[in-house]
Amino acid sequence: MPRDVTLVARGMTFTLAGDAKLLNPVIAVRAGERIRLVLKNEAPGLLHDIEIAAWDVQVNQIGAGETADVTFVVPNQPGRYEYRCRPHAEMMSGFIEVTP
Ligand SMILES: [Cu+2]
Repeated sequence: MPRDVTLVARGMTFTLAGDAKLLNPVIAVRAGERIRLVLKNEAPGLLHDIEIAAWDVQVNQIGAGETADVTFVVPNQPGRYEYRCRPHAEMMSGFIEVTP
């Protein structure tokens, strides 16, 4: 079973499902871990997506009220990797931190 990580798009930022205050949060994962990355768009009138370019992982663009997800295995390379919303990368980007 993959572990769910849910990012909620609110306005022009990402937040975690349980914490609306921390903007564009750092997401901690382990190398080799299987993750289901879920995007919930709660931003009326805005289309959002997620890309982790270094790993060629994408969640397709969705509209307000929609949810989309992608499941992937974290590569075995510790470090920080950027995630971002492609249309709004200047405001909507953060890091995934991989630990061994
Ligand atoms: Cu966006």
